[in-house]
Amino acid sequence: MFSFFKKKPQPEPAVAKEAVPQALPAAATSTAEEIVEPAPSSPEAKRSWLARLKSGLSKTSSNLTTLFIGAKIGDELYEELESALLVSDAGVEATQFLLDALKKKVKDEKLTEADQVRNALRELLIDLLRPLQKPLVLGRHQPLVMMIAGVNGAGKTTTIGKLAKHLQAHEQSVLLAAGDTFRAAAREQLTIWGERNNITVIAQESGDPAAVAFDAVHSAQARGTNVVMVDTAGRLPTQLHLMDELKKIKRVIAKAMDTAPHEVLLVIDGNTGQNALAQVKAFDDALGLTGLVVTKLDGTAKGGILAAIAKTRPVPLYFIGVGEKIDDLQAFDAEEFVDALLS
Ligand SMILES: Nc1nc2c(ncn2[C@@H]2O[C@H](COP(=O)(O)OP(=O)(O)O)[C@@H](O)[C@H]2O)c(=O)[nH]1
Ligand SMILES: [Mg+2]
Repeated sequence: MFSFFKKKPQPEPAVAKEAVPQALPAAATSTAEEIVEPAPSSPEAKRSWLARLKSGLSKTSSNLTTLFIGAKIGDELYEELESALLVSDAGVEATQFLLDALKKKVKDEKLTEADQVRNALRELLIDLLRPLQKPLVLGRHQPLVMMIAGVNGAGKTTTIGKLAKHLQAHEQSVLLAAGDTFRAAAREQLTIWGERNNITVIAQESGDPAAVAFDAVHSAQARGTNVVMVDTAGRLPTQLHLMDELKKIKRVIAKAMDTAPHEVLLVIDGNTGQNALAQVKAFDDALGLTGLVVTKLDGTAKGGILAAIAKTRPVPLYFIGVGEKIDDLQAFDAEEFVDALLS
Protein backbone atom coordinates (compact mmCIF):
# COMPACT_ATOMS: atom_id res chain seq x y z
CA MET A 1 0.00 0.00 0.00
CA PHE A 2 1.18 3.40 -0.99
CA SER A 3 1.68 6.16 1.55
CA PHE A 4 2.95 9.66 1.24
CA PHE A 5 4.09 10.42 4.74
CA LYS A 6 4.18 8.60 7.97
CA LYS A 7 3.02 10.56 10.89
CA LYS A 8 3.54 10.36 14.58
CA PRO A 9 0.61 11.63 16.68
CA GLN A 10 0.50 15.38 16.75
CA PRO A 11 -1.33 17.20 19.54
CA GLU A 12 -2.03 20.43 17.69
CA PRO A 13 -3.12 19.81 14.11
CA ALA A 14 -3.27 22.99 12.06
CA VAL A 15 -6.19 23.45 9.73
CA ALA A 16 -5.31 23.69 6.06
CA LYS A 17 -7.34 26.55 4.61
CA GLU A 18 -6.78 25.52 1.00
CA ALA A 19 -6.87 21.80 0.54
CA VAL A 20 -5.17 20.00 -2.31
CA PRO A 21 -7.55 18.34 -4.79
CA GLN A 22 -7.43 14.88 -3.33
CA ALA A 23 -9.15 12.94 -0.60
CA LEU A 24 -7.87 14.17 2.71
CA PRO A 25 -7.08 11.59 5.34
CA ALA A 26 -8.78 12.00 8.67
CA ALA A 27 -6.64 13.55 11.38
CA ALA A 28 -4.54 10.98 13.13
CA THR A 29 -5.78 9.97 16.54
CA SER A 30 -3.80 7.08 17.87
CA THR A 31 -1.81 5.85 20.79
CA ALA A 32 1.76 6.96 21.32
CA GLU A 33 4.45 5.59 19.00
CA GLU A 34 1.93 4.22 16.54
CA ILE A 35 2.74 5.22 13.02
CA VAL A 36 -0.20 6.33 10.99
CA GLU A 37 -0.49 5.60 7.29
CA PRO A 38 -2.39 8.34 5.51
CA ALA A 39 -4.87 7.44 2.81
CA PRO A 40 -3.51 7.32 -0.75
CA SER A 41 -4.53 9.85 -3.38
CA SER A 42 -7.53 9.14 -5.56
CA PRO A 43 -7.25 6.15 -7.92
CA GLU A 44 -7.52 8.42 -11.01
CA ALA A 45 -4.76 10.72 -9.77
CA LYS A 46 -2.58 7.71 -9.10
CA ARG A 47 -3.25 6.15 -12.50
CA SER A 48 -2.36 9.33 -14.34
CA TRP A 49 0.73 9.72 -12.21
CA LEU A 50 1.90 6.18 -12.95
CA ALA A 51 1.16 6.69 -16.64
CA ARG A 52 3.42 9.70 -16.64
CA LEU A 53 6.17 7.79 -14.89
CA LYS A 54 5.84 4.96 -17.41
CA SER A 55 5.94 7.23 -20.41
CA GLY A 56 8.88 9.11 -18.89
CA LEU A 57 10.79 5.87 -18.54
CA SER A 58 9.55 4.37 -21.81
CA LYS A 59 12.86 4.65 -23.65
CA THR A 60 14.70 2.60 -21.07
CA SER A 61 11.68 0.43 -20.67
CA SER A 62 11.54 -0.56 -24.33
CA ASN A 63 15.26 -1.37 -24.30
CA LEU A 64 14.95 -3.49 -21.22
CA THR A 65 11.85 -5.37 -22.29
CA THR A 66 12.37 -5.97 -26.02
CA LEU A 67 15.72 -7.61 -25.46
CA PHE A 68 13.98 -10.48 -23.70
CA ILE A 69 11.48 -11.13 -26.45
CA GLY A 70 12.22 -14.47 -28.05
CA ALA A 71 15.75 -14.37 -26.65
CA LYS A 72 17.89 -17.38 -25.80
CA ILE A 73 19.61 -17.33 -22.44
CA GLY A 74 23.31 -16.84 -23.08
CA ASP A 75 26.17 -14.40 -23.56
CA GLU A 76 24.36 -12.44 -26.23
CA LEU A 77 21.39 -11.74 -23.97
CA TYR A 78 23.66 -10.74 -21.11
CA GLU A 79 25.66 -8.41 -23.36
CA GLU A 80 22.50 -6.72 -24.59
CA LEU A 81 21.27 -6.39 -21.05
CA GLU A 82 24.59 -4.88 -20.00
CA SER A 83 24.33 -2.21 -22.69
CA ALA A 84 20.70 -1.48 -21.87
CA LEU A 85 21.53 -1.02 -18.19
CA LEU A 86 24.51 1.23 -18.95
CA VAL A 87 22.42 3.31 -21.35
CA SER A 88 19.77 3.66 -18.64
CA ASP A 89 22.35 5.45 -16.40
CA ALA A 90 22.67 2.53 -13.99
CA GLY A 91 26.46 3.00 -14.01
CA VAL A 92 29.20 0.37 -14.16
CA GLU A 93 28.99 -0.77 -10.55
CA ALA A 94 25.23 -1.43 -10.41
CA THR A 95 25.24 -2.93 -13.91
CA GLN A 96 27.96 -5.41 -13.03
CA PHE A 97 26.26 -6.24 -9.75
CA LEU A 98 22.91 -6.89 -11.45
CA LEU A 99 24.47 -9.00 -14.21
CA ASP A 100 26.41 -11.17 -11.76
CA ALA A 101 23.38 -11.61 -9.54
CA LEU A 102 21.20 -12.44 -12.52
CA LYS A 103 23.58 -15.06 -13.88
CA LYS A 104 23.73 -16.66 -10.47
CA LYS A 105 19.97 -16.66 -10.12
CA VAL A 106 19.53 -18.19 -13.57
CA LYS A 107 21.92 -20.96 -12.60
CA ASP A 108 20.63 -21.56 -9.07
CA GLU A 109 16.99 -21.55 -10.07
CA LYS A 110 17.68 -23.39 -13.35
CA LEU A 111 15.78 -20.82 -15.38
CA THR A 112 15.30 -21.75 -19.03
CA GLU A 113 12.94 -19.14 -20.50
CA ALA A 114 13.74 -15.51 -21.32
CA ASP A 115 10.56 -14.48 -19.55
CA GLN A 116 11.79 -16.08 -16.35
CA VAL A 117 15.03 -14.15 -16.69
CA ARG A 118 13.09 -10.94 -17.08
CA ASN A 119 11.19 -11.74 -13.89
CA ALA A 120 14.44 -12.54 -12.13
CA LEU A 121 15.78 -9.13 -13.19
CA ARG A 122 12.61 -7.51 -11.89
CA GLU A 123 13.12 -9.12 -8.49
CA LEU A 124 16.79 -8.15 -8.37
CA LEU A 125 16.00 -4.55 -9.25
CA ILE A 126 13.30 -4.36 -6.60
CA ASP A 127 15.71 -5.82 -4.02
CA LEU A 128 18.35 -3.30 -5.04
CA LEU A 129 16.01 -0.30 -4.87
CA ARG A 130 13.96 -1.26 -1.82
CA PRO A 131 16.49 0.07 0.70
CA LEU A 132 15.91 3.53 -0.82
CA GLN A 133 12.21 3.36 0.01
CA LYS A 134 11.52 5.16 3.26
CA PRO A 135 8.63 7.35 4.32
CA LEU A 136 9.22 10.80 5.71
CA VAL A 137 8.04 10.63 9.31
CA LEU A 138 6.20 13.69 10.53
CA GLY A 139 5.66 14.90 14.07
CA ARG A 140 9.03 13.87 15.49
CA HIS A 141 9.92 17.42 16.44
CA GLN A 142 8.17 20.71 16.72
CA PRO A 143 8.98 22.21 14.36
CA LEU A 144 10.35 19.54 12.05
CA VAL A 145 13.07 21.41 10.19
CA MET A 146 13.97 20.38 6.65
CA MET A 147 16.75 21.94 4.65
CA ILE A 148 16.43 21.54 0.88
CA ALA A 149 19.57 21.62 -1.27
CA GLY A 150 20.43 21.01 -4.90
CA VAL A 151 21.96 22.58 -7.98
CA ASN A 152 20.17 25.34 -9.84
CA GLY A 153 17.14 24.19 -11.76
CA ALA A 154 16.98 20.78 -10.06
CA GLY A 155 13.44 21.50 -8.88
CA LYS A 156 13.94 22.60 -5.26
CA THR A 157 11.43 25.42 -5.14
CA THR A 158 8.84 23.49 -7.14
CA THR A 159 9.26 20.49 -4.85
CA ILE A 160 8.97 22.67 -1.73
CA GLY A 161 5.71 24.07 -3.09
CA LYS A 162 4.28 20.62 -3.77
CA LEU A 163 5.49 19.27 -0.44
CA ALA A 164 3.99 22.23 1.40
CA LYS A 165 0.59 21.45 -0.07
CA HIS A 166 0.88 17.74 0.71
CA LEU A 167 1.86 18.64 4.27
CA GLN A 168 -1.13 20.95 4.64
CA ALA A 169 -3.33 18.12 3.40
CA HIS A 170 -1.85 16.01 6.19
CA GLU A 171 -2.83 18.57 8.84
CA GLN A 172 0.62 20.09 9.09
CA SER A 173 1.20 23.81 9.30
CA VAL A 174 4.13 24.93 7.18
CA LEU A 175 6.58 27.79 7.21
CA LEU A 176 9.09 28.45 4.45
CA ALA A 177 12.45 30.16 4.61
CA ALA A 178 13.37 31.85 1.33
CA GLY A 179 17.02 30.95 1.46
CA ASP A 180 17.70 31.14 -2.26
CA THR A 181 18.91 34.66 -2.58
CA PHE A 182 20.63 34.23 -5.91
CA ARG A 183 17.74 35.53 -7.98
CA ALA A 184 16.23 38.78 -6.71
CA ALA A 185 12.79 37.83 -7.99
CA ALA A 186 12.81 34.41 -6.32
CA ARG A 187 12.13 35.86 -2.90
CA GLU A 188 9.13 37.91 -4.03
CA GLN A 189 7.76 35.00 -6.05
CA LEU A 190 7.90 32.69 -3.08
CA THR A 191 6.31 35.31 -0.84
CA ILE A 192 3.38 35.82 -3.23
CA TRP A 193 2.96 32.08 -3.63
CA GLY A 194 2.97 31.71 0.16
CA GLU A 195 0.26 34.35 0.60
CA ARG A 196 -1.97 32.59 -1.90
CA ASN A 197 -1.50 29.25 -0.22
CA ASN A 198 -1.73 30.35 3.38
CA ILE A 199 1.90 29.55 4.04
CA THR A 200 4.12 32.00 5.86
CA VAL A 201 7.32 32.76 4.01
CA ILE A 202 10.23 34.24 5.90
CA ALA A 203 12.44 36.35 3.67
CA GLN A 204 14.94 39.11 4.36
CA GLU A 205 15.99 42.21 2.53
CA SER A 206 19.62 41.64 3.45
CA GLY A 207 19.38 38.20 1.92
CA ASP A 208 21.67 36.27 4.22
CA PRO A 209 20.27 32.76 3.84
CA ALA A 210 21.61 31.52 7.19
CA ALA A 211 19.94 34.44 8.98
CA VAL A 212 16.70 33.76 7.13
CA ALA A 213 16.80 30.11 8.20
CA PHE A 214 17.53 31.12 11.80
CA ASP A 215 14.57 33.51 11.88
CA ALA A 216 12.32 30.91 10.29
CA VAL A 217 13.07 28.30 12.95
CA HIS A 218 12.53 30.78 15.79
CA SER A 219 9.35 32.02 14.22
CA ALA A 220 8.03 28.45 13.83
CA GLN A 221 8.85 27.73 17.47
CA ALA A 222 6.94 30.83 18.55
CA ARG A 223 3.94 30.08 16.35
CA GLY A 224 3.80 26.36 17.02
CA THR A 225 4.28 25.56 13.32
CA ASN A 226 4.72 21.88 12.46
CA VAL A 227 7.21 21.99 9.58
CA VAL A 228 9.85 24.45 8.41
CA MET A 229 11.31 24.05 4.95
CA VAL A 230 14.45 25.99 4.14
CA ASP A 231 14.95 26.66 0.44
CA THR A 232 18.58 27.19 -0.56
CA ALA A 233 20.54 28.41 -3.54
CA GLY A 234 22.07 26.11 -6.13
CA ARG A 235 24.45 28.81 -7.21
CA LEU A 236 25.86 31.86 -5.48
CA PRO A 237 26.22 35.47 -6.57
CA THR A 238 29.60 35.76 -4.88
CA GLN A 239 32.80 33.78 -5.13
CA LEU A 240 31.86 31.89 -1.97
CA HIS A 241 31.85 28.16 -2.33
CA LEU A 242 28.31 26.79 -2.40
CA MET A 243 29.08 23.92 -0.04
CA ASP A 244 30.59 26.31 2.54
CA GLU A 245 27.47 28.43 2.40
CA LEU A 246 25.21 25.39 2.81
CA LYS A 247 27.28 24.10 5.72
CA LYS A 248 26.96 27.50 7.36
CA ILE A 249 23.16 27.43 6.93
CA LYS A 250 23.08 24.00 8.52
CA ARG A 251 25.22 25.16 11.46
CA VAL A 252 23.11 28.24 12.03
CA ILE A 253 19.88 26.19 11.95
CA ALA A 254 21.38 24.05 14.73
CA LYS A 255 22.01 27.21 16.74
CA ALA A 256 18.31 28.06 16.52
CA MET A 257 17.26 24.52 17.51
CA ASP A 258 19.91 22.06 18.61
CA THR A 259 18.28 18.92 17.13
CA ALA A 260 17.77 20.62 13.74
CA PRO A 261 17.89 20.31 10.80
CA HIS A 262 16.02 17.02 11.11
CA GLU A 263 16.12 16.39 7.40
CA VAL A 264 18.66 17.51 4.83
CA LEU A 265 17.19 16.72 1.43
CA LEU A 266 18.93 16.84 -1.91
CA VAL A 267 16.78 17.49 -4.97
CA ILE A 268 18.18 16.05 -8.19
CA ASP A 269 17.01 16.33 -11.77
CA GLY A 270 16.43 12.78 -13.04
CA ASN A 271 17.82 13.77 -16.43
CA THR A 272 21.35 14.57 -15.25
CA GLY A 273 22.63 11.04 -15.79
CA GLN A 274 25.76 9.95 -13.96
CA ASN A 275 26.32 13.52 -12.79
CA ALA A 276 23.40 12.99 -10.41
CA LEU A 277 25.50 10.41 -8.60
CA ALA A 278 28.36 12.89 -8.31
CA GLN A 279 25.91 15.40 -6.84
CA VAL A 280 24.64 12.90 -4.27
CA LYS A 281 28.22 12.14 -3.20
CA ALA A 282 29.30 15.79 -3.02
CA PHE A 283 26.27 17.03 -1.09
CA ASP A 284 26.27 13.99 1.18
CA ASP A 285 29.95 14.45 2.01
CA ALA A 286 29.39 18.12 2.80
CA LEU A 287 26.01 18.02 4.54
CA GLY A 288 25.19 14.47 5.57
CA LEU A 289 22.04 13.95 3.52
CA THR A 290 19.02 12.29 5.11
CA GLY A 291 16.98 11.98 1.95
CA LEU A 292 16.63 12.56 -1.77
CA VAL A 293 14.00 13.82 -4.16
CA VAL A 294 14.42 12.91 -7.83
CA THR A 295 12.44 15.18 -10.14
CA LYS A 296 11.53 15.21 -13.84
CA LEU A 297 11.15 11.47 -14.27
CA ASP A 298 8.37 12.38 -16.73
CA GLY A 299 10.88 13.77 -19.22
CA THR A 300 13.76 12.04 -20.93
CA ALA A 301 15.04 10.51 -17.70
CA LYS A 302 16.23 6.95 -18.01
CA GLY A 303 15.62 5.78 -14.48
CA GLY A 304 18.74 3.66 -14.09
CA ILE A 305 20.35 6.38 -11.99
CA LEU A 306 18.30 5.08 -9.05
CA ALA A 307 20.15 1.77 -9.33
CA ALA A 308 23.47 3.61 -9.36
CA ILE A 309 22.49 5.57 -6.24
CA ALA A 310 21.26 2.43 -4.49
CA LYS A 311 24.54 0.66 -5.22
CA THR A 312 27.03 3.38 -4.43
CA ARG A 313 25.38 5.92 -2.10
CA PRO A 314 22.06 4.59 -0.81
CA VAL A 315 20.53 7.74 0.61
CA PRO A 316 16.76 7.24 1.13
CA LEU A 317 14.66 8.45 -1.77
CA TYR A 318 11.61 10.04 -0.19
CA PHE A 319 9.86 11.41 -3.25
CA ILE A 320 9.93 11.31 -7.02
CA GLY A 321 8.52 13.98 -9.32
CA VAL A 322 6.88 13.33 -12.66
CA GLY A 323 5.54 16.77 -13.54
CA GLU A 324 4.43 20.17 -12.38
CA LYS A 325 1.20 19.33 -10.57
CA ILE A 326 0.91 18.61 -6.86
CA ASP A 327 -0.02 14.98 -7.37
CA ASP A 328 3.02 14.59 -9.63
CA LEU A 329 5.20 14.42 -6.55
CA GLN A 330 4.78 11.01 -4.96
CA ALA A 331 6.44 8.79 -2.38
CA PHE A 332 9.00 6.46 -3.93
CA ASP A 333 7.86 2.85 -4.09
CA ALA A 334 10.51 0.43 -5.38
CA GLU A 335 8.10 -2.13 -6.78
CA GLU A 336 5.93 0.47 -8.48
CA PHE A 337 9.02 2.07 -10.01
CA VAL A 338 10.52 -1.18 -11.30
CA ASP A 339 7.18 -2.16 -12.80
CA ALA A 340 6.99 1.20 -14.57
CA LEU A 341 10.53 0.57 -15.84
CA LEU A 342 9.95 -3.00 -17.00
CA SER A 343 6.41 -2.82 -18.34
N1 LIG B 1 8.64 18.11 -16.10
C1 LIG B 1 8.96 18.41 -14.83
N2 LIG B 1 9.43 19.62 -14.53
C2 LIG B 1 9.76 19.90 -13.26
C3 LIG B 1 9.64 18.94 -12.22
N3 LIG B 1 10.07 19.51 -11.06
C4 LIG B 1 10.44 20.78 -11.38
N4 LIG B 1 10.27 21.04 -12.68
C5 LIG B 1 10.59 22.28 -13.44
O1 LIG B 1 11.99 22.53 -13.37
C6 LIG B 1 12.26 23.93 -13.41
C7 LIG B 1 13.19 24.34 -12.29
O2 LIG B 1 12.52 24.17 -11.05
P1 LIG B 1 12.84 25.03 -9.76
O3 LIG B 1 11.95 24.49 -8.69
O4 LIG B 1 12.78 26.47 -10.04
O5 LIG B 1 14.35 24.61 -9.50
P2 LIG B 1 15.36 25.15 -8.40
O6 LIG B 1 16.31 26.06 -9.09
O7 LIG B 1 16.07 23.93 -7.89
O8 LIG B 1 14.56 25.80 -7.32
C8 LIG B 1 10.90 24.61 -13.35
O9 LIG B 1 10.54 24.99 -14.66
C9 LIG B 1 9.96 23.51 -12.84
O10 LIG B 1 8.65 23.68 -13.28
C10 LIG B 1 9.15 17.62 -12.57
O11 LIG B 1 9.01 16.68 -11.75
N5 LIG B 1 8.83 17.42 -13.89
MG1 LIG C 1 14.65 27.71 -6.57
